[in-house]
Parts: sequence; C-alpha cells; structure tokens
Amino acid sequence: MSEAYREMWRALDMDLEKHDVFLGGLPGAFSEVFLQQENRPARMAYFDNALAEAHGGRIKEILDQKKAGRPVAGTFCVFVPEELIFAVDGISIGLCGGAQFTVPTGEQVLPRNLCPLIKSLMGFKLDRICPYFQAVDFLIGETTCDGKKKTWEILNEYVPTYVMELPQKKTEADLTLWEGEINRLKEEIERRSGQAITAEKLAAGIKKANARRAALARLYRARQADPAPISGKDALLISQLAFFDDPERFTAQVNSLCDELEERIARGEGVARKGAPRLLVTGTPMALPYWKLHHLVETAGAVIIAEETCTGTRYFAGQVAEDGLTVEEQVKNLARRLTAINCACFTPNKERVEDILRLAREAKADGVIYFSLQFCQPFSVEGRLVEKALQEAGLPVLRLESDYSEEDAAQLKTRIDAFLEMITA
Ligand code: BJ8
Repeated sequence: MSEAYREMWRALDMDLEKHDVFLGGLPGAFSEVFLQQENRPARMAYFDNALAEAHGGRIKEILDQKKAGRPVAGTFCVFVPEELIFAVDGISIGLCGGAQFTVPTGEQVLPRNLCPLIKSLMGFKLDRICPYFQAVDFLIGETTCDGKKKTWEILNEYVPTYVMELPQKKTEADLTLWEGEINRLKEEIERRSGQAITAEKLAAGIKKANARRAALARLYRARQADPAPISGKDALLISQLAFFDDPERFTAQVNSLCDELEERIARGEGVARKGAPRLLVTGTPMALPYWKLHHLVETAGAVIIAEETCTGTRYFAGQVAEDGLTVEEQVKNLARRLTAINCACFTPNKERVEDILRLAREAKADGVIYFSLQFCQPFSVEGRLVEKALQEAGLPVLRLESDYSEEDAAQLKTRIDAFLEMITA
C-alpha cells in the first residue's frame, strides 16, 4: 500500500522513513499471529483487510470526510461519550498505543516506570508515524489513572487536548458530576464543530453507538459455544478495530460475521477442538497492535472465550437508554453508563469482581488469566481482590504482568503452559 499513499502521509507531516520501518514489521507479525490459524471464519477477511488498510484506505476516507466538514476527535477511554461526536457527524478514533516500537520515544518525555500503553501513544505522536494522530482536530482525555491524566498536559503541547473529569466513585454525587462533564464536552464539541447538538442528532448518535455495542455483545455470546466458533485472537482484533473503523460499516460487518458464527455453532464447527481449555482474560486493555498474550495462550492449545477488558466486554457494557426526548434527558442517560463500566480506576470496585465471576460462568471458563500491563497501578493493585474472589469460587487463576516487548515471551509461555497443565489435570 505504501507507494499509493505516500503523498497523503507526507501531507500529514509524517516521518516517512520511520513509518516505513514501523509498517515493515507488521505484515510478518500479522501473518504469524492471524493468517496461520486454521479454520478461521471466512468473514474475518473484512477485518484482515481493515487492518491492512488502517494506514491507507481508512485514512484517505477520513481525510475526504474531514474535507467535507466532518470534525475528527481522538479519544483514549471507553467512558468518553462518542455519541456526542457522532451527533455532529464527527469521526471518533481511539488512540491508545499498543506498540513497543514507539515506547522508547515516549520515554523521552515520560518516566520509564509508566505503563506502556501511555508511553506508546505518546511515542506515536512524537514519532509522527500514526496518521490518525496527525489527522485529528483535537483530543479528548480523561482523569482516569494518574499516568494518563498528567500525560494530557504534555500531549496538549502537540494537539489541543480537552480533559473530562471522570469521577472515581459511583455515588449519586458522582453521577451528577459526570453529567455536568458530559454537558461541558457537548459545549466544547458544539464550539469546535460550529453545530448545535439537538435531541434528534443526539438520538441518532446514541443509536449508532448502541448498535455497535449490540453487535459486539452478539459476538461475545457466540464465543460461549464449545467448540468456540472464533479464536480469541480474531475477537481481539475485531475489538481493536472498533476504535478505528467507520461505526456503521463495522457494525454491519460484525453482524454478518456473527451470522456465520451462529451457523458454525449449529454445525458444531469451531476453531479449537471441543473441550479445549477455555480461558477468560481480565485486566488492562490491549490496544492495537498488541496480540502477545492471546497468541501465546492460543498457540499453547487453549482458547480465549472472553476478555473483561476495555478491548472486550467493558467496551460494549452499558447500552444507553434511547428513551430520552430532550438533550437533558439524553445526557442523563449517557451519564448512567458510568455505573455499567467497572474500570479499576474506581473505588470501591466490587462490581468488577462480580462481573468477572458472572462472565466466567456464562462463558464456561476453565480458568482466568489476570493480566496487567507493567506499572499499571489500578489493575495491578486490584488483582489481589479479584484473585481471592476467583479462588473462593473455585476458579483457577493465573496472574501475569507484562509489557509490549517480546523479551518475556518465553517466560510467559512457561507459566501459561504450566497453568494449562494444571487445569487439564
Ligand atoms: S475505562 S481501563 S480505557 S481508563 S493500563 S493507561 S489504567 S496505567 S487504560 Fe482504561 Fe478507560 Fe479504565 Fe478502560 Fe492507566 Fe492502567 Fe495504563 Fe490504563
């Protein structure tokens, strides 16, 4: 794709040399992780192509839409109500970083002992190798973990970064605060887009986001079958692409894939053998192109059947009620999503433990992997409570911490193999 798009990347002020090196490594990794899987659903072809065109066709599409007046916003958290961006016919892109390639550059302005997701996203901006970062009009950050909320101050030197104050508790007072924050974001988006957000436009935005969440929930349900009709790796790739693709087209493609998966279930056809160890993964999000854990687990013979992460169930948790008739009512409905997403940034967060137990039951998990990115304090600290609850429920649990490098792959593999041996014994 490179040659056809070089002009476009140059116009976006990208570092073409570095970008070549970055893209150069991806096809090999993608082929090894995804294309060599056996018996993949045929309709994964759309998502394979979406990834292949992530820096090409999709960017061209966004730039054409931007020229036609559509605003482009970058986000970093599933709490940011994309419905408001959709309401002004805007484009919303999730920009969390999942690549080791950009971590060293991120470390030039951020402490080394910070989570790789943050260092990677910062590196993508500083390295100028992410066309999405180059194309956005503004960013919407949020006060979740300390690392993220202080990073927005630095990022703001490069791209205008608006910050939402996300409460850290879920009381009525917190819901009121969040409602106010959503109203303030609404004003910001209206100011930037030059459009008023009416009840009609916001209703359409809510519908669009709800439809995408419903399609991902349907995919999650299909994964509960034994044998699993789709691998965890493919499901993860789909979740990661949800942050970049056109939402309506993406939703239609996920539903079409689900049709195929439901037919496979009816025929008893799967990607792994019936009875293969089934694992639930819970913890920090896995931003594109982070596939390490899933690849290690599934090449070891297990299948990942759900992720309680923000690139998993937390992404589609909490449908927004569509019964709001005024903008005020709709904003209240948007604010209520706060109670449905159980990020470790909240205290207390016992609903997350309940969610994990419920998901493990629903998906008939044989075990759980609790995964934290290195230096992620909220998820690392919360791991102890989750581990204890899982043990009390009689569910085997393996706690893993890692970064984006491949250095610990052999060590992780040994621990995963031993865990699977224990489960199957
Ligand atoms: S709702 S998980 S998307 S904040 S991994 S940057 S927490 S140090 S990403 Fe998240 Fe919203 Fe929560 Fe989800 Fe910090 Fe941890 Fe890094 Fe994290």
